[in-house]
Amino acid sequence: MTAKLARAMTFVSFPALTACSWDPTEPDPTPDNDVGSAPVGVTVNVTLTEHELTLSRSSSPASVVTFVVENQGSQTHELWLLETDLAPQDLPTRPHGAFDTGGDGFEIVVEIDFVAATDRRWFTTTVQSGSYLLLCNYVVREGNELVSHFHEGMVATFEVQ
Ligand SMILES: [Cu+2]
Repeated sequence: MTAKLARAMTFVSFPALTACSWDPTEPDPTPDNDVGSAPVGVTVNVTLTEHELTLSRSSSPASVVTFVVENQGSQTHELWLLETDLAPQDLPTRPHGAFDTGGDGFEIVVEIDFVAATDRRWFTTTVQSGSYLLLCNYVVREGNELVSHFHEGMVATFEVQ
């Protein structure tokens, strides 16, 4: 019982710790995101590993885009899509390097929590011309340290013409 509880608590979903941010347990903030429907439009494959986030293409025309997210790693990951002019290193962060979801300078398009190892999920959205970032904001306790997947490099840029 104790060991099971301790194991369950080794994974910290960082947004739950921020008092003023969007509650990740609520529905996706943009209603036209349709998690679970069939892929349509331009397909962008998003591959998650420890600790990389790679895209099959880094740009698209402004249109309907389906992001197909596949976790090829051994840990749980997340997928956030932000519209922002900020470079990855300029995003607001928390003390141990996680993306600060309560900060300024970005708009959250969608968040998918708990993409387990081997999971493959997708969401479809209509993207407007602009700059986007995709990132994993998972924070995992490893020993005495909190390891931010974003800080470790799980972020990629995406441009919509
Ligand atoms: Cu991750």
